[in-house]
Amino acid sequence: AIRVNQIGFAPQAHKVALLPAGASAEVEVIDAASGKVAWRGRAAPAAVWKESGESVMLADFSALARPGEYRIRAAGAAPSERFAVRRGVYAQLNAAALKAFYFNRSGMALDAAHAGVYARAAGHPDTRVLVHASAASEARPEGTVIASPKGWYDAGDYNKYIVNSGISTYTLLAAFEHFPDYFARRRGAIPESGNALPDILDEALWNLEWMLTMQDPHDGGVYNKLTNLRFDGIVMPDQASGEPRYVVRKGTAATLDFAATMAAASRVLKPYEKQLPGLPAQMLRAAEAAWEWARANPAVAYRNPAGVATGEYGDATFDDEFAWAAAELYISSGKDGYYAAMQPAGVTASVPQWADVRGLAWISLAHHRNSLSAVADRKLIAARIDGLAASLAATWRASAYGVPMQGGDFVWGSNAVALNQSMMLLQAYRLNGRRDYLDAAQAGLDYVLGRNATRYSFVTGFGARQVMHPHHRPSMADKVAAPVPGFLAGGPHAGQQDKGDCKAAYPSALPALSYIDDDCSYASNEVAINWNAPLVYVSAALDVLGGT
Ligand code: G3I
Ligand code: 9MR
Repeated sequence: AIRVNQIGFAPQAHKVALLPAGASAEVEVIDAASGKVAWRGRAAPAAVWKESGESVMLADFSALARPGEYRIRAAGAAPSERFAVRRGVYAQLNAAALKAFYFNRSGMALDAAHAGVYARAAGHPDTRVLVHASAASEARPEGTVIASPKGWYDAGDYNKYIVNSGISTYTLLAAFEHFPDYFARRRGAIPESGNALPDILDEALWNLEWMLTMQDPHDGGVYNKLTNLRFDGIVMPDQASGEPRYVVRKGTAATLDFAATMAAASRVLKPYEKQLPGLPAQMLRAAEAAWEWARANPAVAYRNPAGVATGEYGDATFDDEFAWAAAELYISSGKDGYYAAMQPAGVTASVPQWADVRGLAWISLAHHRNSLSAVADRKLIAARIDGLAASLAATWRASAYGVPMQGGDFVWGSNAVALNQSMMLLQAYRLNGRRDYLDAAQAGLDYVLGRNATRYSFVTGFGARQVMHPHHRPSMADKVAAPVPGFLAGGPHAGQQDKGDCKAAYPSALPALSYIDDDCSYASNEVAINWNAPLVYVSAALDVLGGT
């Protein structure tokens, strides 16, 4: 079948369809309403994409700018799914991707007015959480009870992890910081919608308030996670076993991710000081206290202590977390010492993920480059952003599939790699306006919305060929046929670590095809907050920057 982004494109966007090599290279885009040919052209010669083993051709129909609904056809292949060309084409997708965070809230009942058929009772109030032996200190011995309510469930499981919350929350804050007008207009979806904050900030606050409780006020250190000892069963949140919940072991990565996120939040929330009296300043103080703890404890790697079997988010290298926290503290506090502490000349740029956050430092520095103090090296900031984008764009240009994704990008949660690549390309486009970067960023969204080897649109509720069975406890347990909408599935990767738990078989051992739309498949079909966050960012950015 011919593959295309199943949602569609802005009128001026770069538009590409993918054809199997056996199809005719004479390609037509058909207006779905009139049946008339809206564009006719030739696909480029076939090439092999080794990630999926397919021989494919790309057809560039960017010239088609007239709004409408279309399909693509060529002799010798099944026609594509239907897609749209119009302004604001990602508005609904963006709203749903953000709403997914609401659906994953811990400690809150979801009412029918906001959650519709996905309404559910509250689970995991986390008002009585125990300090685990691994986290015991003099001020808080083992078994001390603390309150740590709110926050988002991490993923398909019901635990809350600081390392992963940091990058996720920051990415939402950055989306708002970069595109405030887009999000200011979007309200009405969540219980807080009537207040003075845009929904995206209310949503971020739900998690930020939880994160604040994860800092030990006695020393500034931050616990890695709030968790059961084992994963809950496949039940609705309120039906979970009620096993004790613990805060577990402080660590350098969690503490620095906290510092960075709180520093960014203090800045982004400052204009709302009147609604949130004292909060921005409290966040900045919390960030600085966390930073001090990390300076005194610079290499506390996290490993699950004996008896704790939930997600690890173990990370043993901290240069990137130090750089990110220093950059955010520098921007938000205005203190030059933090810029020096970042040691920017030694910090490279990479595509962000939970274990490697240095790219986030460059995003924030680039966004604020015109208001930074004299110590900041603006050329270096531009060079880091542009250097990474240039290498991603080079891969995209050479790719048989027309995507920046390749080889080692197919990890657990690969779909988020595609979107985080887009996010970095968009930073470069915002800096220097190079059209290539915008087009390569578009390719990442096209990829997760259907121009991929599996042919799925990986966002629940979106696209003609949708993911129906994500590893997401509420979606599995709620008796509603369709999964909770707006979630990005993790995506294909060759690790296949869930083989022992899956009766369904993987269709292939190749990385880009290693995906099963089955709820057994936590390694390819789980959902997670850090995967949804770049979907929110990229869909907003392409709506705003992608041309009208
Ligand atoms: O660090 C090694 C690297 O040295 C090695 O070269 C590479 C080769 O496979 O593996 C790297 O480790 C990987 C690790 O992530 C760090 O990237 C593991 O193979 C891989 O299995 C691991 O996947 C993580 C997975 O949890 C299992 O721990 C995912 O990144 C992470 O997104 C996922 O997160 C889970 C939480 O634990 C629990 N909640 C759900 C969430 C989403 O599935
Ligand atoms: O549901 C769990 C998921 O959130 C995690 O990402 C995944 C990997 O840590 O583990 C899942 O739990 C599975 C467990 O690891 C093994 N037995 C089956 C569980 C899924 O039902």
